[in-house]
Amino acid sequence: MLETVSLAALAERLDDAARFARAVPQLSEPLTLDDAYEVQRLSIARRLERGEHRTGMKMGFTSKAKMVQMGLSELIWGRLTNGMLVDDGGAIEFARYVHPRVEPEIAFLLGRPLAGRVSSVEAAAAIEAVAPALEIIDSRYENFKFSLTDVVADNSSSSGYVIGNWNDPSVDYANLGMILEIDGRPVQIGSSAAILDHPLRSLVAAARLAAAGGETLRPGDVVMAGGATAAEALQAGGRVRLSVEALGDVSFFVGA
Ligand code: OOG
Ligand code: MG
Repeated sequence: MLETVSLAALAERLDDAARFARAVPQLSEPLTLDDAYEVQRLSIARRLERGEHRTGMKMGFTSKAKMVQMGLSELIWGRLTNGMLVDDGGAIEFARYVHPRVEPEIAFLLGRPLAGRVSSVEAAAAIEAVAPALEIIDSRYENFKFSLTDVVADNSSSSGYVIGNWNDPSVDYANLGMILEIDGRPVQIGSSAAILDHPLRSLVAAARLAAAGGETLRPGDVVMAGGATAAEALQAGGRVRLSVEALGDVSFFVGA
């Protein structure tokens, strides 16, 4: 266990790396997983002190494709703030990121709180709406390389999220085709079933992991279920679109 003062220093280092889009080396400090989540909490607290507010959470490594791409297989989570939200059809500035990637996801909007060990029936009952979503991930580490504790401390690479139209939760989203396109060219094709066999499982896990980390999921929170396919590197000038069968489309443009 590192001292609180050094955890705060790591939080500042990672927060600055995100703020100024400057890559940092992987952490050489010996962190436990709990330490890493504490660094994450402290780094997001800095954003909250600058006026942002929390909007929910993101899950990571919920699909085999993502685990294989990054070489890690444990479920991780990160915190979302309003400063990370990108309007559907809006634009991001490439220069504000270190080496951004995009991944096709499903997002949940909660209508009820969810805390701790919940059944899938309870999780389903807490969902107010379901949307197609894109996550912009941007590791603050050089070469997008990290260990489990590195990525957790770095808010699980969370950097931006885009939400398409909200659908009624009665829609069956267990196994929907998902096509990620860049400039009209399909770059990743998958299914929502790739997310823990059913995206609802990701919400059940989110409630458990959030509670273990001292957080509760609240009404109004957005939960990103995790990438259904490997992530794709972004380039300035690219137009990104995700189409999810039965749920709709969501898109953004990568400006310089
Ligand atoms: C870590 C974040 C993983 C997902 O959807 O699996 C993630 C990373 O790959 O950089 O967001
Ligand atoms: Mg993701």
